[in-house]
Amino acid sequence: PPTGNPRCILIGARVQEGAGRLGCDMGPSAYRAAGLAETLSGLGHDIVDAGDLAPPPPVAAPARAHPNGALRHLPTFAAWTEILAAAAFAASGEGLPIFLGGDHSLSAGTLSGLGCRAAAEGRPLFVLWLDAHADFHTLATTTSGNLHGVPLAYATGMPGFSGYLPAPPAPVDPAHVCLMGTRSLDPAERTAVRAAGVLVHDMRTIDEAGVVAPLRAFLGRVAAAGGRLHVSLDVDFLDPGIAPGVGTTVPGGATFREAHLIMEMLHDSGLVGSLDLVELNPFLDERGRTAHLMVDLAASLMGRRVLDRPTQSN
Ligand code: 4U7
Ligand code: MN
Ligand code: MN
Ligand code: MN
Repeated sequence: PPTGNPRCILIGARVQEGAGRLGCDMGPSAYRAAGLAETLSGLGHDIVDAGDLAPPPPVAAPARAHPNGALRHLPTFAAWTEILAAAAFAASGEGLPIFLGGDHSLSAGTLSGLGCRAAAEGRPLFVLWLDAHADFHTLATTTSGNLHGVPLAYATGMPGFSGYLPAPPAPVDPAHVCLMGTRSLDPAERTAVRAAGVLVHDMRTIDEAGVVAPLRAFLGRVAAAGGRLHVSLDVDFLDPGIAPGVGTTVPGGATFREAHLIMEMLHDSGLVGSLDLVELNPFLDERGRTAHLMVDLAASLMGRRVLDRPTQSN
């Protein structure tokens, strides 16, 4: 597992075609304006801002039409997935990449590349998916056609993508995925997450058990397996009252302290090897409030704390 103070590599991905409304392309700029690099360097980390990935050239028409006529921007999604997979594989060999989204469709690529990195290291990849949604649609089951609803199904090797996207070379084992904060599942996703054996800690679990026991149990499994952990943080995991800058608000989300506590425990675990910050839509934000909150959460994940504490085992 990463030890000490890893070098953080900031990688902007101005992906917005996967969301239902425009504006996520401004996410990387908003994180920079909110002081992400300065905040993390202030914690003693070596920060490299790799800038924004070059977007794929505009694709005129799909190479192959999909029977689901609702799908939006499938060729662009496929092109971004390849770009992001290559970037994630490369950067994860150099340090701890932080992907600045961009909508959540970008995680199809980051997870694909990180799966290859983990396989090259001979370690299993685990994923903590902090989101109101499961993002577990296939190309066939999505009814909105918005491809930010499919990345987790793609990355875990669910059927229905082949012929339209290259298969992830080292798909994530669905049993190594933990969803937290879930409160909006479409019927097809409800069936699919259960069938695949994905661990789901919905908001009711957090209400009843809090975040500590479920997260500690998952981190214990990652540590026992010698795994590499990827964290994918969707802005809509947070309650819309504290994080309005997102296109897919769902009431009843994680509180300020629940979210920070998760980040603090993740830091203490020493297991996190990569992070996605996704779905921020600065056009919908209120004076940078959501961008600042996401930067604060990243800071807690990277070691900001109120007081030093005795080391706590997970
Ligand atoms: B996000 C949705 F119908 N399931 O498929 C869909 F509820 O990355 C939402 O988590 C997807 O924000 C949300 O469109 C994708 C919807
Ligand atoms: Mn999402
Ligand atoms: Mn979501
Ligand atoms: Mn989601």
